[in-house]
Amino acid sequence: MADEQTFIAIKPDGVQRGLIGPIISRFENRGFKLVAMKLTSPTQEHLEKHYADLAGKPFFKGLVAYMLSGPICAMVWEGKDAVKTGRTILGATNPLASAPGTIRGDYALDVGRNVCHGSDSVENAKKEINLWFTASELLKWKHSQANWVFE
Ligand code: YYY
Ligand code: MG
Repeated sequence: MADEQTFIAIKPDGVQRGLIGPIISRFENRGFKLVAMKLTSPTQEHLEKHYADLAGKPFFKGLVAYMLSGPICAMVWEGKDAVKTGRTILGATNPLASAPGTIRGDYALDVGRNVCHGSDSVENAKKEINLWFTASELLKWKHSQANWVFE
């Protein structure tokens, strides 16, 4: 679907390391449309909700502390197969298993500092977009590239 949306976040390490620009460029260059973006410092409660399905994992506490350690750049990107393609652009969860050319494969080494987040299903993308953004923050606009990116 050309209008599928995914939630992508640049985690505190990515923000601190000056990777907002390079990460945004990868999504722009691929032809995706930016629908919403903000630099934000969410509460612990918000982050525990975001990662609720991982609450039982041994790394959960450290994961939430890491996500609380600085600002996060939260974004919504739209385009064909945005969820699956977004995950491909990010690379594998463990950067050591991520191919060069992916964000994690180019910028990270440790699973606990893997720079970025991307929704793993269309259903979770909807939930995450609703958690991180209000309806009025999601912009409807025509991408001037659209007729050149899509047949
Ligand atoms: O969706 P993705 O971020 O690729 O992985 P998840 O399985 O949803 O885990 C979320 C987050 O948790 C991951 O990006 C890093 C962290 N994590 C970890 O610190 N140690 C693990 N063994 C697995 C995940
Ligand atoms: Mg995940």
